[in-house]
Amino acid sequence: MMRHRPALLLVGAALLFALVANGCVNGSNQTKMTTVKPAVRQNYAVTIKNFAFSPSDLTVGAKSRVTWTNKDQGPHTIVTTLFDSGLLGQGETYSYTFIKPGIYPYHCKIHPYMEGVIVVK
Ligand SMILES: [Cu+2]
Repeated sequence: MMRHRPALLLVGAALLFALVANGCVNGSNQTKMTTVKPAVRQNYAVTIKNFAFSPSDLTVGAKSRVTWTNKDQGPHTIVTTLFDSGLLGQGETYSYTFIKPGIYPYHCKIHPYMEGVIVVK
């Protein structure tokens, strides 16, 4: 077992070097890599609980479907420039498929301080 150790260390060092070297070579591409677009046509869930949307800030790919579920006892709504869910009672859900990229802030009509945003990329 002891005999394998130096070899493993060597492999580890080589990998580390490869990663670092790669990072330097592709340094100009790093911004592009971290701002990669989220996948299209995904399903996302937002929970409404304790008078808050969670997550309140969600980034999705185009043509993705977001489903809100009200886990509070009282009713809530989701209102954006695109739609108005109407009253959602406890346990009820509302889904919307965001087609176009954009920033879509939303709120609850009954409790305007309840705010969220869907960013479609
Ligand atoms: Cu509400």
